[in-house]
Amino acid sequence: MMSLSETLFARAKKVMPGGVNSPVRAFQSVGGTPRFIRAAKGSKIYDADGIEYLDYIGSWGPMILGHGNREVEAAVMQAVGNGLSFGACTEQEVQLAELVCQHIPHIEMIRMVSSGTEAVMSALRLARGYTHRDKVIKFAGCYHGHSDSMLIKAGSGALTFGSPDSAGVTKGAVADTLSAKYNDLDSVEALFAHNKDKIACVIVEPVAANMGVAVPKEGFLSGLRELCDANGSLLIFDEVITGFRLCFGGASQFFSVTPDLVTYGKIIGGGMPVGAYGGKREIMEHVSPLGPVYQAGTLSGNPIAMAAGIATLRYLLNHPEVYDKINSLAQYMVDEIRKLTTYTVNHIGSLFSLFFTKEAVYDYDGALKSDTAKYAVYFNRMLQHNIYMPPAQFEAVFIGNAHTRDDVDYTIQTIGNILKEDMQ
Ligand code: KE4
Repeated sequence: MMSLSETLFARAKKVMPGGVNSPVRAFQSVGGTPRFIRAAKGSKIYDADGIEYLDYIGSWGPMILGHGNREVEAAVMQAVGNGLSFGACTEQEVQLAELVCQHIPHIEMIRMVSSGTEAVMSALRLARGYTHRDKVIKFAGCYHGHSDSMLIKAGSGALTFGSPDSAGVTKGAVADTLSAKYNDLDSVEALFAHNKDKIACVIVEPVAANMGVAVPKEGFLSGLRELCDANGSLLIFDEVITGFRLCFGGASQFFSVTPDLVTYGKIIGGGMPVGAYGGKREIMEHVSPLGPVYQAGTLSGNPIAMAAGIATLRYLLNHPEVYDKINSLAQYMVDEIRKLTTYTVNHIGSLFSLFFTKEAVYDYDGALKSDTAKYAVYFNRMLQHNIYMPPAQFEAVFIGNAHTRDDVDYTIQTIGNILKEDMQ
């Protein structure tokens, strides 16, 4: 008898490529049938067959408050009653923009879009338009969404499926994208030296979380800041994952390094489709209709999405203890997992990754040493115990406000039992 997820997956594959709307959901790198999720509450998700799983993805980051936060849901339901979309200005857009600008000093202006990809694509265009330069530097293994110029040695699903340089991306589209090594300032300095006065910006995940988690080495981010200043280039922090996650001010506050532009996604929408890019007024004033850098979007600032984002950020501002809770729960979990194995566990704040390699992972090359076949066995054993970990080695685990000590203790015990098998 097929499960409902199997039945739905069979139908899905007939009408959607790979049966999914985003590749990592297909379970291709870990095998098995993706679970079709019907509902979620707190730290749990429930599949089409009614099976409960402990959720460590949280929609890949947005659900920092857990599923079904009452204040977020109430705000969304109230907004729905007033209409779904107007394609016109709304107060909600202003409220969310003010929330960010009033609490994050280096964000003087912000533009809402509908995804992290759109935020990054727009920020890169702005950096090029503002500096009148063409080239951009990214880092191997970092993922910044699927816009053409970023699909060079990209992380996340691109890395998982071994297509870090996607088909269909023309040589022209990536001719101006330079790839450096994460945590290696010399590799960045060399690119600046060989491309004098041609580099518009450096874009970086201030904490890499799409090769699995790789934490910036001491001085790496401040070194990027210095190199950009010395070369008249902009520093862009892609905070789609770290924004409002490490602390309200994200990685820039956490590491006290100020970027020129920041991209957001995930938490800023509280589970609804919101991306954003923002930064210094002097730069942002180059964005259309004020300036010459064009960017637009039918559903940008959608009132329902804004309501979810406003409620999420307000909750985080009114309950700063959330960060202490999720960060210390993650620290406890990581400390206990490290007692169970010599595999590498990279951790920061409420993000971590268990790599199936015993070598340190500071960059793309290090992450690639992980035994992805072992990760697949681990993932499926965890799923058999109703624990839903990321279905790919090169992703992060997200701890949220709805996770409990009991959730974590059960998870640690399960990991211990699994690693005792032939997993060391
Ligand atoms: P979206 O277009 O998926 O909203 O955001 C793209 C993006 C940009 N920058 C960073 C640092 C990101 O992590 C992402 C997207 N993250 C992945 C998870 N690793 C999204 C999950 C998926 O692709 O289904």
